[in-house]
Amino acid sequence: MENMENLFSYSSVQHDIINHVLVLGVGATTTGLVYFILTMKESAPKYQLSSIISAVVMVSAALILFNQQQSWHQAFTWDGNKWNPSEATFSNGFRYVNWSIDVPMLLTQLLIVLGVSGAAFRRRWVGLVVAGLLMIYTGYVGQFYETTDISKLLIWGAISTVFMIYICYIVGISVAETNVNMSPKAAKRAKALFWLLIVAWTLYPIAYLVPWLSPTPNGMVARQILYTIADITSKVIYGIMLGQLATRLSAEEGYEPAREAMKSVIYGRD
Ligand code: RET
Repeated sequence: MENMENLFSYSSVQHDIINHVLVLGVGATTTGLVYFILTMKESAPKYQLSSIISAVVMVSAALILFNQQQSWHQAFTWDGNKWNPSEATFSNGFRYVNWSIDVPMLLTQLLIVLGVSGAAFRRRWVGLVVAGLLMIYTGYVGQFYETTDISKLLIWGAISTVFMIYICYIVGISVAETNVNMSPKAAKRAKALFWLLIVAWTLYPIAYLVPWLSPTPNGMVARQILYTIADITSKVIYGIMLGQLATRLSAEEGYEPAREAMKSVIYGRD
C-alpha cells in the first residue's frame, strides 16, 4: 500500500496507458536481448563481456517489468466506469530491487568498453558499485514515505542524489581519461554515452518525486511513462551505443569481424 498508485481510481484510458507502457518495456527489453546476443561476436573477445552483461540486464529487466504489468492489472477492478483499487497492491519497490542488479552491471560494462583496467578498474569498480547500491537503497527507504511523509521522501531522495552525483563524476572522469587514447570518432561516441547516461538516469529521481510534484492519477500515469522512457534509454539504447563503440574500437584494433560489421549502413561511411 506504500505507493501512491494504490490510492486512486483510474479512467479506462489512464489504466490502459500504464498497462501499455509496461508492455512496451517488456517488448523493448526482450528484443534487446535478441539484439545483444546476435551482435556479440561483432566485437573483439575482450569487449564481448559487455554484450553478455547487456543480455543479463535485459533478462532481469524483462522479468520485473512483466511482473509490474501483471500486478498493475491485479491491483484494480473495473466497475463499469472506473478502475478502482482491489485487494492486491501495486509496488514500484520491485524496480529498486531490480536496479541492485542492473546498476552495477551497467557501470561495469562501461568500464570494460572504455578499457579501464588493472588497479584503476578495481578502484573505480568498487566505488561505483558501492555508491550505486547506496543510491538505490536510500531511495528505496525514501519511497516508503511517499504516501505518508513527503519531507522524509525528500530527505532520503537528497541523500540518494549525493551518491548519484558521485557516480556521474567517476563516469565523467573515466570517459575523459580514456578519450585521450581514442580516435576522434570513438571519443565522440564515448562522450555521447556519458550524456545519455546523465539524461536517462535523471529521469529516475524525477519519477521518484512525482508524489510530491503531482499527487494525482495523471501524475501516476506520467510516472510510469517516465520509468519506461528511462528504462529503454538507460538499458537498451545505452547497451546498443556501448556495443557499437566496442565494435568501432575492435575494428580500429584490427579485429576482422568488427571491420566487416562496420560496413553496415548504421556506421555511415567511416
Ligand atoms: C532514486 C531516489 C531519488 C534520488 C535518486 C534516485 C536515482 C535513481 C537512479 C536509478 C537508475 C536506475 C537504472 C536502472 C537500470 O536498470 C533511487 C530514484 C538520484 C539513477 C539505471
